[in-house]
Amino acid sequence: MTHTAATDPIDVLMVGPMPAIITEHVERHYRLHRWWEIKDQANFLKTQGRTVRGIVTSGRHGATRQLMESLPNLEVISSQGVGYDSIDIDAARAREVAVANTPGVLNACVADTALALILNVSRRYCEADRFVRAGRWAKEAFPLTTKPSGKRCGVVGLGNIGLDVAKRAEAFDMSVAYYNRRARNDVPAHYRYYDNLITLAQDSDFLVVVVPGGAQTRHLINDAVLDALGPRGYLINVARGTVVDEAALVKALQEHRIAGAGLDVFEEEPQVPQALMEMDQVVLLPHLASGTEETRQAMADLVINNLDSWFQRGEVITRVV
Ligand code: 8YV
Repeated sequence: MTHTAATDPIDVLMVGPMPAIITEHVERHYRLHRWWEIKDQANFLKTQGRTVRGIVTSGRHGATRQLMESLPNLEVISSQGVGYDSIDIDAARAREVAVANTPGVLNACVADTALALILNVSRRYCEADRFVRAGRWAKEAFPLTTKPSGKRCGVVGLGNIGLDVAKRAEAFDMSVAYYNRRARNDVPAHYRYYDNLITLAQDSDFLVVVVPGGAQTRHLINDAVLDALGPRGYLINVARGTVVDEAALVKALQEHRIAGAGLDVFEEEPQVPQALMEMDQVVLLPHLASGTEETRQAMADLVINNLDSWFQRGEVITRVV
């Protein structure tokens, strides 16, 4: 397990482009293979697949079963991001490959983004900015908007990020309710638990999606949930695009069956449906929730530490499986 970088570098495959801090570290201490730059990937797997012991990836680039199965000596996958729905966890488990993600360090930034979206969709700040820039202020009045303070915030998935959203919502005098598979007894007692998502949507002004992505939550937010949220309700998604049935969302917005949406994530990133681009009642962000200097540094440190820790001590710090 001990690695003597100078004489015997360990082969690590990077699935897609990663921040410079990570790439430089891997390049310095391991033998780095840039998967996305390899022209003949099949030939690489045949001739060098056996040498690869580590994968570095991200929630965006993931790791498929096929890739894992082509690397018979793979031991560890160190991924940037808390979400790991793009990594085939069953395949990793079956082959006893350790998978590590970067939980915790990004909670505040993701929760900040959820609150920013709540404020922006209801007060229409982005639209107001466009209004000023277009020189319209002198000629017309910007319409009145909706007050977010004191409203009802429904959190879909009260995990650690959900708790940070709830804390911030409370600072805006909002009531907090949540939907989880099970009620939590380690959260403030006044956070009202719903075992039914439709009922939570009915009782929410802002429905904030913070559940993990993947097959289990695919299209959890569907037509029925949107109808329950209703024409005065706003949908906020800082989780994964797949959690929301995007076609149903577009239709609900077009028909004004919900008031608006604040979205940091989409089903086919970086594609955003043209219909959404043409709407004023939505705020669209390019999956930036964790994208601050501070948080991306902390995420990069964790990616590096997980990788090094595996090859130095045989364990990762933040293990998924
Ligand atoms: C990242 C994310 O931007 O943590 C996550 O799950 O979605 C984001 O923080 C993404 O993983 C790409 O690295």
